[in-house]
Amino acid sequence: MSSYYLTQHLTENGSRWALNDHYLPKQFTLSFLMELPEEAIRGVLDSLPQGLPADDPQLAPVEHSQEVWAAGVTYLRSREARMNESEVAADVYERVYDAERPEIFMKAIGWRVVGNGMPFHIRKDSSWNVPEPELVLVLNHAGEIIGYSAGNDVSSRDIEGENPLYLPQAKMYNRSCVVGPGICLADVEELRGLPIQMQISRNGSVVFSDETNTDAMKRTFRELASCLYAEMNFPQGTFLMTGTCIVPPEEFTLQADDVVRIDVGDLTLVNETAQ
Ligand code: DO4
Ligand code: MG
Repeated sequence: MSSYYLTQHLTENGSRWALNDHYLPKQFTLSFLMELPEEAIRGVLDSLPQGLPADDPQLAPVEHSQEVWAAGVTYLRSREARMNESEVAADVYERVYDAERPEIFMKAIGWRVVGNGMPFHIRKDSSWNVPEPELVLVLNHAGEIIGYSAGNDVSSRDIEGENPLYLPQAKMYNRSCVVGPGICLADVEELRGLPIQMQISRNGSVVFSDETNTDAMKRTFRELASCLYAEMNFPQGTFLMTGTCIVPPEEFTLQADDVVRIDVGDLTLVNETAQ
């Protein structure tokens, strides 16, 4: 585990942040941290008094003032899967994989994000729903990478495959964005070769399991971050999902009560599926 691990908790007095499992002062916010330059962040955290052990339930490590964005088709496996699912626009995915400009889309605003241990949703009007395990970059106001989290870009593949213009409906709906359990501070070099694993269990048995690592990504993390920040400001920072390389076979769709476990580096995110 990174020596700087931030989590957000629900206390009887509202939400509160913790560093390495000990509460930070009540006034501390992630927005405050995101307004700092990357080089100052660890020093500021070191200077804060640490309080009691943080044993209240965890929330997603995102505040209302942050958004979650997502990059797509950043791994060859994702390109293949999208080309297979889309009869009308397979070449769109081939072209974006090769293009200089990456695919970037909005996934959720802060209050919509689901944290570790909370159920996520699959759409009732879709018959092909999948989890997408992704490394999530945590970016400060200047677009510098300050750390990472684990994410699930829950997606409806039939809606996405029917027409690329339906992408927002395939990706953005209630409880479709999962990020957590916390934020590991890390610089970009530490994100190289980071393992990503996913395991899906149904009625107590594992029905799908696969693993990869971030070296399989076609683009660099800095490239994705600078593209997102090119014409958009994020004064309180933002989160950027970096695309999936793990895709269950075509006959697989999530069902209610399936348990999805995602491991990214030191982080483990476990959520149940609900409809
Ligand atoms: O355009 C499709 C979305 C791609 C995506 O979410 C991914 O590759 O992870
Ligand atoms: Mg994705």
